Amino acid sequence: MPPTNRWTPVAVAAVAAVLGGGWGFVADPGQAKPAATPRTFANPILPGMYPDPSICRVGADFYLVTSSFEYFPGVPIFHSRDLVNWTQIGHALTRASQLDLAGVYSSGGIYAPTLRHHAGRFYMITTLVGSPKRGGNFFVTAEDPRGPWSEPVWLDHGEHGGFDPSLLFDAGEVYYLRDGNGATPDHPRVYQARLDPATGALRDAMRVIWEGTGGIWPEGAHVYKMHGRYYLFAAEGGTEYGHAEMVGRGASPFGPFEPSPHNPALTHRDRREHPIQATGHADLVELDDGTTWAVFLGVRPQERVLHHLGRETFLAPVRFSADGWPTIGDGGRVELRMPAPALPPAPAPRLAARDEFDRPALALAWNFVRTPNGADASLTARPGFLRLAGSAVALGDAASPATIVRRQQHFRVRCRAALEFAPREGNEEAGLTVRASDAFHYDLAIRRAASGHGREAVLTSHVAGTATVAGRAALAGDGAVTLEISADETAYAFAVSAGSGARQPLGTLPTRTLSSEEIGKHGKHHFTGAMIGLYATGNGRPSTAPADFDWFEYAPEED
Ligand code: 6LW
Repeated sequence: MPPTNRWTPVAVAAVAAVLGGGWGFVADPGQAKPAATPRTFANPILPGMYPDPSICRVGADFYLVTSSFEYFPGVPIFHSRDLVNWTQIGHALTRASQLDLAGVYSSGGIYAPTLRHHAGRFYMITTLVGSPKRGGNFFVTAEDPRGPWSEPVWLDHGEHGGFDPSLLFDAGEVYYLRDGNGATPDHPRVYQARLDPATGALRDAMRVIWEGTGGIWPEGAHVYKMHGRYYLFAAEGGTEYGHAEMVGRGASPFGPFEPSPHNPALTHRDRREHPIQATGHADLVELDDGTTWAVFLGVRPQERVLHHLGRETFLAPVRFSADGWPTIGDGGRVELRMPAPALPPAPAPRLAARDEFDRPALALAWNFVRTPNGADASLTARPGFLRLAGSAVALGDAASPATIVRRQQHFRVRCRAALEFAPREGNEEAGLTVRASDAFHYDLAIRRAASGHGREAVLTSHVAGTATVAGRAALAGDGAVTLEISADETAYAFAVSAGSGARQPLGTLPTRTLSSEEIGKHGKHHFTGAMIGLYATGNGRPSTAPADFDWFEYAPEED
């Protein structure tokens, strides 16, 4: 088992070297769900914004990565021994030299990684989307998935660009595939070539190996050798309610791949009342007992067609028909509770609800928005506190504000934080945020009172970039303040209390406004989910007063 609560000095040193602020991340079981029973398990296996999962096995150990978009560090890595209980052990992209997210738009950044292990080395290949400086596919490697991971080897940033890369190691060759141009923008094709993994040089011209079965967006493809044949799995139908996974098989890694007569191998597009929707983008792992399992993404909508926690990671068995065609789950259908793999249960430690900020590095659950500025956040400036130094960058800017956020992983959760903050100027604020994107977030801020005397708490709703004050409360004194967000399926309720004063509700705001479906109406795809965290900003000028957070509590009110 990997350590779960141990400071990882390598990662700390790596990030500290870049940020100059003594930053690192400590392993923390924060992403893990409570132990499942030995016979069944609960889906999703990774709740909260963990889409595009990719999995590999090394002996008795399973490793899993997901997309991370504009959040830093990039590509969270999890470990499990039973496929059901997962513990985050690090990130693949922890240094600015590996991941420069400057200028990346919300829901740009890191897409759809693939994780593979070959000859003692892990390979993580992914795409950086929307960077004004550099884009395209790249891979990093490591002997230990906890790190250090290598500098990026950039691939294939030629005319076809491409996204959703994958690798197949087979019979001494490495096959690299990714999406590229198709007949129309909605119908990309999957291209493949052999790759020299030492240099990143392609050994062939990229050629089309899969055009899908007719639906939009064939993507997230992987090729496997299983049972003496080559199988291609690829998502189709878009990542929304038409999402599906298609299968083809052939005699060579380059195909041709004959589509399965049982396609889609996974979909809930004809099960619109089911609590799990949008299933697809699968990756497979084979167990020693001969069974095969799939991890894939799905969503759990509220009010039928609104999901705000993001696309999450699910698990289901893969079953092969007598003539060798695979389907996922029960003929392509999956459930919130399913029979577990025949592996000894390996429960992950429960997360302590309260982060006291008294360890030398941030817990792995925390993320910055884009590659951070080292001076914005410190665990050492005031020991036992997280100090955020509000910069000129506001939460709505396409830049890196002084903030740390974590995934909202439960519909019902109460988050609280204790904040010491004595703003001197009217532009200075600090508090809690529920963040979907730059343009969509709810902020509970402490500021100087509009009257100029004392402080107040202000709840502001930012929707499509438009700010609306939704609640206000005067605060007595200038001591510590406790800020609170209580979430349920349909609303966030905000409250504040100062000193020994009573708890003052500030109002409620709907979860639906932060759903991908609502945000998607305003322009680009929204691929992420709700994040909750701490922030400080000077709104256009640096703050003169630091914001000192004594603790942050994430207390789920559901399993
Ligand atoms: C990813 C694509 C997808 O590249 O969404 O659902 C994109 N599938 O495969 C971003 O996660």
